[in-house]
Amino acid sequence: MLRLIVAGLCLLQLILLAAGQSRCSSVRSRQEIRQLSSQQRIDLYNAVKQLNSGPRPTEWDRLSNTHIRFNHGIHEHPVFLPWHRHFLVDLERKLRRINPNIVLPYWDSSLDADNPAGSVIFSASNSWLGGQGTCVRDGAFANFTTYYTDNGPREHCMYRRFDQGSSISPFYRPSINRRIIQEQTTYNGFREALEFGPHGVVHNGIGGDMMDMCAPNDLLFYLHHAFMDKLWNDWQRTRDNLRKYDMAGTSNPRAVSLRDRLPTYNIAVSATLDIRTDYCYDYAPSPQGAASKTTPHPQVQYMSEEYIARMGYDKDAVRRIESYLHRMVDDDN
Ligand SMILES: [Cu+2]
Repeated sequence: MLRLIVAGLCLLQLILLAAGQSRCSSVRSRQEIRQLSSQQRIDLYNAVKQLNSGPRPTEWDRLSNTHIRFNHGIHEHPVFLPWHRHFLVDLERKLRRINPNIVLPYWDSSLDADNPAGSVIFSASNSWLGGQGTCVRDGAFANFTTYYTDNGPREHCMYRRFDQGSSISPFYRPSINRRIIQEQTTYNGFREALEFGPHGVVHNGIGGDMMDMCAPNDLLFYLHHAFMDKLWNDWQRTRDNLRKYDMAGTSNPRAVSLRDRLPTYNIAVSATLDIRTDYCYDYAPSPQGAASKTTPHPQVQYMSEEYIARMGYDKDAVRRIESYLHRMVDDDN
């Protein structure tokens, strides 16, 4: 009798396990934003606008506020990548409740490295995100109003202020991202190179809301972080997935363990490491072509003191990463 009960329990466990594994009935493909049709992009913008409708703070505002509140816990810290991965999924789920066809795209900013302000993404048409201004007046988010600032609630127009006046300083090209993935063999080494390098220059160069903790006021924040998430996923899958559960690293002062919980979300870090089985999405490869350049890699600016201060970054650590990346840029030329 006892054996029968035990056998029954084992069977039940197997069924539950199987149910757990088939949690993803399909795997969504996140595409580079240029690969979407203009209608798909407009659908995305409309869902964002719906999320930002109704009395303040809207659902859109509240996401931004979550990012502001956890500022120092989620940046310059190993939990940076898992936390932002989950944050993007939080937005994507909200958008899919409005329109189930939506999949969050990513913006591969490295394709626009030489002249970021000339990127199609800043085009004025209603299927792109418009340019800069104390109030962005063109593109899909013309006069888009947001609520939070880093100094508390104050209704304001979403704004961008390019760091070079009418242009944006160059970003790192795809070749640099590839080298970071190759050379950084520990998780925290990779995270730091990414955060202070390709992640930082984009926030710093676009300016405005993007330079503050309230950066999620601008949809660009999510598109940019989806690209960071893609690069992390690329890194995780290098060397036969051996890196997937690696959250450590030699220069890691505040290690994160797989059992640690994400601030705000109360989800274990271990439950964020496989995008296909934990979250049912994957990344489509970036469009090729723009990546092969015959001209020298333009000089990448140092991150401004202002941005370093706002992020609370350790300036020495940032400059150390920047000289490592600048050596790569020199090698490229
Ligand atoms: Cu962030």
